[in-house]
Amino acid sequence: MRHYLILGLWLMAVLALMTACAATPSRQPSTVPAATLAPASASTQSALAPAGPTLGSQRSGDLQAWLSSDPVQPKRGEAEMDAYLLGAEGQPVTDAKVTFDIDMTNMSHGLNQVVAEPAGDGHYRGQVHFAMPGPWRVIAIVERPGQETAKMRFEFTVNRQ
Ligand SMILES: [Cu+2]
Repeated sequence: MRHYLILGLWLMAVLALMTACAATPSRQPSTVPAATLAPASASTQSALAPAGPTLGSQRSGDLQAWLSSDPVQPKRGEAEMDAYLLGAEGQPVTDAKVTFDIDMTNMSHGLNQVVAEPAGDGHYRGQVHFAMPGPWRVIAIVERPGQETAKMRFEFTVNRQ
């Protein structure tokens, strides 16, 4: 008798599980419009974001870029900017020429461009100068052979000290 009870409970559990599994797809629309799905490459790329803090991430075409700074929070004076570039398959982009176009967003300090040095593994670094604290932007201009030039804009605050 005890065995039948256990067998019965087990069958009920299996049935409940099967019902739950069968019910799951019917609750969702059978087709999801392609436009609502992020491209596979975008999720691949975001999973490969640099470990440390950044000033943000921008996407242009199949290119994903993160900008980070040393010091982490830029302050008036010198900072080393690092652009990290990933391509469509999440691979580091190593054949780019990267230029940082630097200016304030509430006033212009004139043209200030720094060509970044390739630092390997998709990183490009350049020393930039922030003349005063306040709202700044860096446009990372990315030129790649046979590709359209990408311009990715990062906005952030430069601290007084
Ligand atoms: Cu200014």
